[in-house]
Order: sequence, then C-alpha cells, then structure tokens
Amino acid sequence: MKKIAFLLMALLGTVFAFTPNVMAGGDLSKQDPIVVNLSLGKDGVEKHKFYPEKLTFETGKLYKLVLHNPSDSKHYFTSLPFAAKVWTRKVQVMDDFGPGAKQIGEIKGAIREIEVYPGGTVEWWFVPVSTGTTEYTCSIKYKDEKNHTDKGMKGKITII
Ligand SMILES: [Cu+2]
Repeated sequence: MKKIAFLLMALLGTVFAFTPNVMAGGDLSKQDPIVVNLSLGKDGVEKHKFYPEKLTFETGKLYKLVLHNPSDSKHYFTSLPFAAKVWTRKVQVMDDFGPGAKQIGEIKGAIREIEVYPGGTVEWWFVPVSTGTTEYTCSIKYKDEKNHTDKGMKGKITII
C-alpha cells in the first residue's frame, strides 16, 4: 500500500513539474479599451482606401476598433482570418463620430464582417486570442465586377 502511495506521489510530482507556469490574467473583458481608429474611405479623391493601411494588435488586450465611414459610398471591413482570432465583447452602433457620440445599438456574439454606411460609425470591442498576419479588405462590388479591394481598399493586420 505504501509503495502504491509513493508511486502515486511520484507520478503527481512529475505532472506538476511539467505543467507550464501560466499566470491567470483575470477578467480580460473588463480592461479599459485601447482605441484604434480606422477610416473606411475618405471624403475626397482616394475613396477606395483604408486609413491607416496597417493595424497591429496584441493578444490579451481589449481593443475598441472605431470604424468610421466619411465617404459617400458604403464599405465593408472584412477579414475572416482576423475574426477567427479574436473574442468579441460587443459591437456598438454609434449616432455620430468622435467625442459626444452616443451608442444607438449593441450587438453581442461572434462577428465575421462589418458594413458601415456613409457617415456611419461602428465600434468593435474585442480581445485578440491568437497571433498571425492577414489582410482586411472591402468586398463591395462595382457593376464591372471589380470590388473596392481591386481598387486598392485593403490593409495588413498583425496580431502579436
Ligand atoms: Cu469599400
């Protein structure tokens, strides 16, 4: 009996010795968000572009990605690989852009794509959970079958 107990203790000791030293991060959804602004198009000549064209996020941090469309055509923020690497806390539809803007709608659950209408603003609150690099695009199509991405509306997104 003592021999079995000893073997069991030795086995448990081995298991604990190889358990990685991971610290719990607490409730990651309750952090103050890091605000990142992304403009979908521009009220001017270069409408079919994102401003900026590079985004970088870190895993474990809460972000508020503010998607604002100042142009006169609708645009998408599409990045399915990115959407698969984040946990969404919420999406808020805003009545305006900038300080003083109020939320007029809130969506909870996994998000795949977001479309923003002319003048509109949508905030995507998320925590990246996996690293990688991919693109974000706008799949709005013209009559000639080319889409906004073909016209240069794309950007590089990195999660570190
Ligand atoms: Cu577009």
